[in-house]
Amino acid sequence: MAEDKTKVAKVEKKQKVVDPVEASIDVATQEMIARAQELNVETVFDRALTMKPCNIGVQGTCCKNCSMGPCRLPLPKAGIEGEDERKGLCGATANTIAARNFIRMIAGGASAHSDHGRCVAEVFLSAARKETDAYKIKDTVKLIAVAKDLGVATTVEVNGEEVDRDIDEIAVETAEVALNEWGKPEGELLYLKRAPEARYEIWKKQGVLPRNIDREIVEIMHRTHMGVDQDYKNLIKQGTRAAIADGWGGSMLATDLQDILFGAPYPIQSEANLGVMKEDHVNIIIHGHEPVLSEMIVAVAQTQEMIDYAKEKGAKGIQLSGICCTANEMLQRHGVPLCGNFLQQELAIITGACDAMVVDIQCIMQNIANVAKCFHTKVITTHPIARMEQDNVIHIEFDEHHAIEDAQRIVKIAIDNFENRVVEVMIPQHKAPIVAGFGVESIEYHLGGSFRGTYYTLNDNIINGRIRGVAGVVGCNNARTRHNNDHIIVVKELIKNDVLVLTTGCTAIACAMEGLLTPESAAVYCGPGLAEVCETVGIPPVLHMGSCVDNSRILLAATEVVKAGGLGNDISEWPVAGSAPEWMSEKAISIGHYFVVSGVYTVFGVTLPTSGAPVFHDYICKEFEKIYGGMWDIEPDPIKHAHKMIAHIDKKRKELGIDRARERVLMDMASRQAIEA
Ligand code: BF8
Repeated sequence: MAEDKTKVAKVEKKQKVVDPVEASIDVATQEMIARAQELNVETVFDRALTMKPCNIGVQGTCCKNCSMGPCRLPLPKAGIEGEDERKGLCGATANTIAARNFIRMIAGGASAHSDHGRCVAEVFLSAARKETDAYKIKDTVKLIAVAKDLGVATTVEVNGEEVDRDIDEIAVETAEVALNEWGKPEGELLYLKRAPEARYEIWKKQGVLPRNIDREIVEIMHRTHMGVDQDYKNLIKQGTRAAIADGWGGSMLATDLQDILFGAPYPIQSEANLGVMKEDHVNIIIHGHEPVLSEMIVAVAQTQEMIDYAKEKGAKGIQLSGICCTANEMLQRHGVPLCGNFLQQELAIITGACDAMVVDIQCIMQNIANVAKCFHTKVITTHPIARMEQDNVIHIEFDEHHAIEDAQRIVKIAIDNFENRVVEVMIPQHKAPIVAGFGVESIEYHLGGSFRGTYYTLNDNIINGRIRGVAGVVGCNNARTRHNNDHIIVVKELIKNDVLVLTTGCTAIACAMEGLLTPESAAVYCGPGLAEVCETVGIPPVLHMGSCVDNSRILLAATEVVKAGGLGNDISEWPVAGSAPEWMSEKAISIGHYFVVSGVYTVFGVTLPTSGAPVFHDYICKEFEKIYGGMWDIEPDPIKHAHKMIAHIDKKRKELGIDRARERVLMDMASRQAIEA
């Protein structure tokens, strides 16, 4: 490595560095952390060792919403006896402060998902109006379904007869109605009626039906301004409105409109982990969340013109791969391999083989630009709202009106950079085969069967106990925990106990790398009931449902179960639980909250930023169950974490009176033989 290229991110020799095996369970990641240390390149894993988190911030009781503070209200070491007398300068209590901070996190998360959705809606409108050649409506079946849910007419009357309406007209009106959801002046979000009726009625009774997406987020910022809302129950009510506006609004629209534009996913094979990179190819890594540009990059990188150009420059071809949720988007629709999850972004550059890392929005560590300075990698930002200050970063602003040209420029930069590699390439030789691309529609196909066209068969397997319940395990990596460790322990414990797992985001990538996304893994890791179902229908026990905005798919799958019958009238009634074992982002808090208020018992790992305010903490972790049927919980130990979820699933089985069916399935050999026959 040339000396002058390694100045910026070098770790001082005397500085403590992390033990790679303690930092991650993944061998490829361990090898690359060791490689980083060999090259003296600092990573997030080292920084997590040297920088400790603020104890008061962790508790959620630091208020910095005005300049009289920050006011810090940590829990006394001996706990609180008698009245809690902690107050900020204005008198704000620990509960008020923690609730304000918590709902500001919801605002951050909901705005990230929803602004992503808005951007997709704008591209969708351009495509519907035929203002761009790059984007076309790909999935007209989904367009019709979404149009109906948004109240757009799909048929017209001609000469007294009902006939199909022109598809282009439907597309334009659907785009306009969808965009209106962000800022309409009156009414409520249209997708709320997609929830089970009983759920909608709970939201109505509680007065938390979101009016429009933007308003609920703005109102959080107003209410949490100094001297406004000072009642933790009223504050979290607004957090609830914004979280619902995310899950059943911005995120759901993002998923739907992406499916219409780029195609709804169906099961597809691919591979996962850093080993998908190829030394003799131009490696382009796409990182972030919005698939609008990366769809174009996938298309352009496959053209003969670009492949020939890469060969002219001495490469054997172009290898695309992805990090974070852009990766999940590209995987579920095109089979583009997963390079890694959140904590692996610096490591992909440290291979020395990443010719360009193209980033859009969210979860992009600023340090990738510092790491890139040690190598030849071009970091290319593409979004006007997400630029980087380092001078080695190239900005190519994406615009749907010249998307193909933008993508061509980016791919060419990567190809031209192939010959500039300065450091010996070291790509860890670890990758796993996967099957991804599950959605509401494909689960219906696999588990519901085309005969009934509903989730009935899934319900039947839950009722007869072969499937004990369903868990949504989602979320991030967090450098404060061992990379992927908790994801994998939680998921393996669940499937061992016959709980079918639906996953998205970085958990999905962790499961992919661990080999849990193959139908064959069922025989190895699952309890007998789940293994039997997976083997019969040929699905993995862990279903990759997409990116983090695609958690909306899990909400809709949970609703389909209710509709199919036999498992209660609401999401809160059937045996389902949620989990984010290694969460770190504000988006995770928004997702967790919309799961909870949709009726799902949801356990987070790591920590919850409410521990310094026990009254508020108990309100959302205990009292909430009486209001919403779902509640928060926190459990950092992954085995206990999984068993809390299983206990909840069993509680719901008992309430439904189907607990005995499961006992029969697991304990009575005769009934097992009858099932097999
Ligand atoms: O939105 S899981 S680290 S990549 S925030 Fe980010 Fe968390 Fe990964 Fe996708 Ni979701």
